[in-house]
Amino acid sequence: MRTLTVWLAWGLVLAGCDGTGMPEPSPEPEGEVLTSVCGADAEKTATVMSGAYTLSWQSEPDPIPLNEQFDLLVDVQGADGAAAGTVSLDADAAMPQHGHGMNTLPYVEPDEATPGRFVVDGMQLHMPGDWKLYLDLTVGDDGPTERATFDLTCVE
Ligand SMILES: [Cu+2]
Repeated sequence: MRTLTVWLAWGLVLAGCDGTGMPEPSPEPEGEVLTSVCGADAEKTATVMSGAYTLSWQSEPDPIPLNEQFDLLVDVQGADGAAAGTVSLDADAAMPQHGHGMNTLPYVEPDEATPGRFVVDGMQLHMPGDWKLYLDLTVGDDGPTERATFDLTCVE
């Protein structure tokens, strides 16, 4: 019986904490603290290996929210500053250290109103940690594909 009594008493103590304890007020964060975002300090411009094209991206919303769908606006420019010719874009993201990619399949289409701009729909980085964003540029119909890789760290 002694054990049962002790457990009952402990149960009452726990219940008392839940029922009557006043929650501690959480302290105000110092300055602007970004939580649950990805790539807050990420590089957003890269030149592909051949040097022929520069890609830059912007997320919508900005910064990228953790585990929520977002879009990317990707601008492709020729290295000489000229608008890119006939190029197509693919986008993907993965966590190489975990051996997995995204759970969503992004959809890319050119922005008809802005030459060289692509809209990537349906990206989602579903867990905290180190992600890679891959932007693959293909020149012409069957030209070479060149990849630009960006580091995105997701914090909770
Ligand atoms: Cu992972």
